[in-house]
Amino acid sequence: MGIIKDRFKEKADALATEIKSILQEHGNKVIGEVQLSQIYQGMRGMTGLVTETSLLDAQDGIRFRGYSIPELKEKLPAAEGGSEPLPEGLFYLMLVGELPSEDDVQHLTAVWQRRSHVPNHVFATIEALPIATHPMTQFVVAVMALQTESQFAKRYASGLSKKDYWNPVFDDTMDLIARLPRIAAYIYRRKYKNGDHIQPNGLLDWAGNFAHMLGYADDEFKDLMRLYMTIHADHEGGNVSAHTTHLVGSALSDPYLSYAAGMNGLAGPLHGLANQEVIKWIFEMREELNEECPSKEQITAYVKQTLSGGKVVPGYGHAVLRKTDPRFTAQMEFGKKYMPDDQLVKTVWNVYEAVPPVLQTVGKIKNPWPNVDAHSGALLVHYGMVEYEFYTVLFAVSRALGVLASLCWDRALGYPLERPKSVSTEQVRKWLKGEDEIWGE
Ligand code: NMX
Ligand code: MLT
Repeated sequence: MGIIKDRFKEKADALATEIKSILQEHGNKVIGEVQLSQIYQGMRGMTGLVTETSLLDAQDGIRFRGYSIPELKEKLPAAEGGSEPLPEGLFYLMLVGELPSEDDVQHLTAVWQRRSHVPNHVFATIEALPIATHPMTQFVVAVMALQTESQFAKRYASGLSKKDYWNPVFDDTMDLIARLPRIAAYIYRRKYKNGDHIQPNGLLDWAGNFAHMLGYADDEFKDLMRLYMTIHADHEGGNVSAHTTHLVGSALSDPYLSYAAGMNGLAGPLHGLANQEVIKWIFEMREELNEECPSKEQITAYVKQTLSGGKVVPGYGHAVLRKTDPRFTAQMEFGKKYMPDDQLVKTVWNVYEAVPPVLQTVGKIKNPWPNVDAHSGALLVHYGMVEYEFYTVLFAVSRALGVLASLCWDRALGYPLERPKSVSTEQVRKWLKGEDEIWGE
């Protein structure tokens, strides 16, 4: 562990010095203009955050420290016998800012194996919830129960210097990431497999072991989990889960509290819950049409029906992206390689042909193309994971890698409490009449 922590600290000190001098020289440069409509409409297109781990381009999609998903597939170490990147490698890249060696990745696997013990009271807390509780609720409750283990909270309570905040945040990050697969798998086995739990396999990598604990022995499913955990990990800083984790962390809430807050955001249907909504929507469509693999024409009619009911078409559209999400494409490639004849996967591809032309005709929808959630469920169903309410938990385990790496950076760079100014419409009215100023200071 020491090696990665030392490397991170060295990089963070260098960046902190650079940011200080950038701000001394250029701190008052104007980087954008804010229109009144933007503060009423979700701050879309407004640059207001710095996040080091990844950057989203509207046309090309996500790049992690400059590397696209196809590049990651080529450059990150894979598991022995597997062909997808190990998420340990992506975490290292996001945290340290450089591609890891095979040894670095093996080291991280070993660290996370060593730190993966989950105390009994966490399982008891999960067991106290009604079995019908949504898996995301069970997951966040479990993370909150695990907060008893926060080293940051303990060290802060006993008096911690500002310059040392990053250190226990780093340790909490490693502990939390190490423990999440066990918690998620426990919830899955509790809710859907009669509480028949599977002990961890200490010889497997982080995602491979997660697949094993979920109860999927197939090597292909392990590889799917490695791909899934890699591509869902981060999507720059403004998305709801990343932004919330960052915001809550800025109050010096520890990583358990901050991550749990972020995951409550991921549980919303316009964000991560969309992955369950997509498969539910496809199942309902198949049932209504009584057709295993509906035609493009049938799908087109069903999409129009969804829109006329005042509902969104799940898995389509994005706040920043304006093209097909490369995370969708990566999953489509996996499907073409391993299950080209799967009827549900084929339906996802037919939906991909049918939906964009319909959304384009609506006019107001800025991005008619699929996002990451349009594809993920069908791949899971192929291997037997049909319990779609669980899908957002998989997203949450992966998202820990990005938001917690960013939290380490936030504390190492000494970022302050986040507190933007808000206005009331009363003040906007007065401002429009020239009777008041709208600026905070
Ligand atoms: N189906 C129907 N209407 C849509 C869709 C869609 N897929 N996407 C956008 N619109 C509507 C949107 O609701 C809004 O309507 P109104 O003016 O009546 O409020 C209008 O089009 C303009 O929205 P946009 O500016 O294009 O999109 P925005 O940035 O506001 O929202 C999403 C982005 C992702 C919330 C939106 O596209 C959506 O609701 N998609 C479906 C849900 C989904 O797939 N979410 C997952 C996102 C990825 N993730 O994992 O987080
Ligand atoms: C994400 O992965 O966080 C989603 O695509 C949402 C976003 O980027 O706004």
